[in-house]
Amino acid sequence: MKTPALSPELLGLIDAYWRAANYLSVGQIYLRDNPLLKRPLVLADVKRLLLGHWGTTPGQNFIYAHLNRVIRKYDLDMIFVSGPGHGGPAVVSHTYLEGTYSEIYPEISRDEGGLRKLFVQFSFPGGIPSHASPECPGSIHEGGELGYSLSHAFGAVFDNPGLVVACVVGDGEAETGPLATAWHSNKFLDPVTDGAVLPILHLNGYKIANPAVLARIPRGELDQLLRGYGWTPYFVETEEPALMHEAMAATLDTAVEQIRRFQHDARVNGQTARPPWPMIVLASPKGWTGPKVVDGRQIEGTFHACQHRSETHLLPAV
Ligand SMILES: Cc1ncc(C[n+]2csc(CCOP(=O)(O)OP(=O)(O)O)c2C)c(N)n1
Ligand SMILES: [Mg+2]
Repeated sequence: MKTPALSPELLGLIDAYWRAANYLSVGQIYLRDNPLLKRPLVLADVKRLLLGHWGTTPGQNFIYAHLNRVIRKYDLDMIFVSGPGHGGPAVVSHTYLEGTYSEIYPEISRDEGGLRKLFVQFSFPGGIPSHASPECPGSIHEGGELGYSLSHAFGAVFDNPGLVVACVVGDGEAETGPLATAWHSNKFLDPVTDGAVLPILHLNGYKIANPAVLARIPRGELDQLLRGYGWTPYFVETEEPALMHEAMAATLDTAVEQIRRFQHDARVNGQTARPPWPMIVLASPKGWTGPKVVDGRQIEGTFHACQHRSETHLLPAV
């Protein structure tokens, strides 16, 4: 039997980190008080106008947590490109967990008071945007307009042979013209003088609340499409979070090792043929880790899970 990529201890740590990032993200979207839920939640604790999406966020948190492991394991020089930029709460959560957020903004301290400020400021007048934005420590490009993540990822690795860019692409974002054509950027990549891009297509089934084409075509057809673009796709798909962790960890190991092998073949052995670079397709339900059913209505895996604006009108004034 194959040795698991994750020991039980590491699996527990990654899962705890993921859950912490998810909690911080959901707190930013919804809460203006009671950040540690020390008392029962009341309506006045919830923001009156919600302007962030839960859609891509648990997936981005999952990916980020797992990338941290491979960065350490393989000592990678890596940057993260967040395609569905409205996953803003995710990148803010991670910089807060890592400590950088409080370093740059001491008032957003790592205690209950700081946490309250972190939650209130998100998508709030005088606060920070709901997209990944320049205010976020380490951020180098504003999110918001979908479609350019892969182009930016390739731009970052051209003439930068030591860099690997992990680029999350939303299944809705993938329907934009710029993204649809950017898959072909691998034709312009020189494995000797350039770094590598690892696209991670996040198949959560929806663009905001509407079905996404790449999630609705049969998996075999998607596999062929991506191979036709010159990639080797690896699918990470299972509903059980514990199994997802192992699947993602093992797939990331495979992808990173393949990237290194292709670079070694080109740089040391002089192979000139274009390698079929690896990419990952992460399939997870929309609203992943949130409530599955609310008031008898299915939420997880449906368009209800995105937190779109019309739902906020259901909130009575407080
Ligand atoms: C060019 C462009 N068109 C439309 C939008 C509005 N918009 C914001 S999020 C979104 C859906 C993106 O879908 P996906 O990439 O699947 O992310 P998810 O909704 O699953 O989080 C759209 C259409 C945008 N930000 N940019
Ligand atoms: Mg989507």
